[in-house]
Amino acid sequence: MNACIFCQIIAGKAPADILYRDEWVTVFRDAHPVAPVHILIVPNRHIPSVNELVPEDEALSGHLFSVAQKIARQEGVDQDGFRLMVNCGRGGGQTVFHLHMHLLAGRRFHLPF
Ligand code: DGP
Repeated sequence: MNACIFCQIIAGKAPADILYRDEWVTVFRDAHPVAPVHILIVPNRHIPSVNELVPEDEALSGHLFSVAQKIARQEGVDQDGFRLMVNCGRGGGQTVFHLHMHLLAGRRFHLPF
């Protein structure tokens, strides 16, 4: 069995609150939310991190933003605003090594954080 929890969710073998799915990405709520809205936009293909993206993934990378825009509208947070975050590697705070974009909203965010 694939040990990657996000691969298991994408394959329907582990539970998640799935909001959207298409041929490239699956979108589900974060199990440990740090904001009232905390959603993960996850490529269906197992890519460990930003470090493993290749030039052929440029369309996929752009698609992550298109889906983020759509989900922000769907969640009603597009006008107030939201934060998109991609952690890369342990130093970047990544804990699940399957590339994903966080969509966070519903509270105020500041830098530095
Ligand atoms: P990161 O630290 O950027 O790798 O973020 C990983 C996120 O994934 C973190 O916010 C918690 C979330 N997460 C970890 N395991 C699960 C899970 O089994 N289900 C869901 N829905 N989210 C998970």
